[in-house]
Amino acid sequence: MLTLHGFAASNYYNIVKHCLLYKGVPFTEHLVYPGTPELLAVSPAGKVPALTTAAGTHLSESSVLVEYIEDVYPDKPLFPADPEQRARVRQVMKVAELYLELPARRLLPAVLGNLTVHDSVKKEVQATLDKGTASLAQLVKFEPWVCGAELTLADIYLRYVLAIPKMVGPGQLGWEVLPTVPGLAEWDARMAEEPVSRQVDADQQANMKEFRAYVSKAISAAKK
Ligand SMILES: N[C@@H](CCC(=O)N[C@@H](CS)C(=O)NCC(=O)O)C(=O)O
Repeated sequence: MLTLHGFAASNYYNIVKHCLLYKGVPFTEHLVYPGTPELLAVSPAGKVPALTTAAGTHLSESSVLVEYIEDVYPDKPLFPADPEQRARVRQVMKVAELYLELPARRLLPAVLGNLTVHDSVKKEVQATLDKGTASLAQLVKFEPWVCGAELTLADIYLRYVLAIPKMVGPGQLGWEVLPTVPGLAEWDARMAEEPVSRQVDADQQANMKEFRAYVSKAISAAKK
């Protein structure tokens, strides 16, 4: 049996969890937060999520985990068979992470910890986000899914990556991600209706109070 390590408020955790639930792969969840020896034992960089395989190997990095799951559980494929289409799915995943998730994440301390972020940082973040949304506008199809008629890892990745720009955009940048790409808001609403998304979102909500308490504690400890 696989073990997924991390916490349900984490968007990266939810990418992998969505994938496992979609494929119907049995797994157990091990609740663990960053900054703990428990997490470092399974994730060398101390990042959530990590996955322990049936053979007991600890793996981390969400993109590695979803590719591993696809390799070991090929039923209900989340990559197209055609190499060019597979590459397109990987391109959307990469673009979404590098130019949407990671820049937006720089503003998370402002939202979660009420910390002030310098305007020069916000300017840099906005410039990268603009590259991300311009790239997405060229790459996505929404027919009805991101890369065509079948739901792929591009849909799952993009859904959870967008959580961070959605969270920081309005308050920190006076900006909203969904209207920047035609069809993105409609696709996002369609994804939210998927039964797996509903389950992941419910678990995320249930973890939110504990996660916020963890963040407050981590910020107080960092100030000491
Ligand atoms: N590149 C990693 C990023 C994962 C990540 O940043 N996870 C967050 C939780 S959403 C985390 O562990 N943060 C703690 C830290 O950065 O120390 C992945 O794809 O899995």
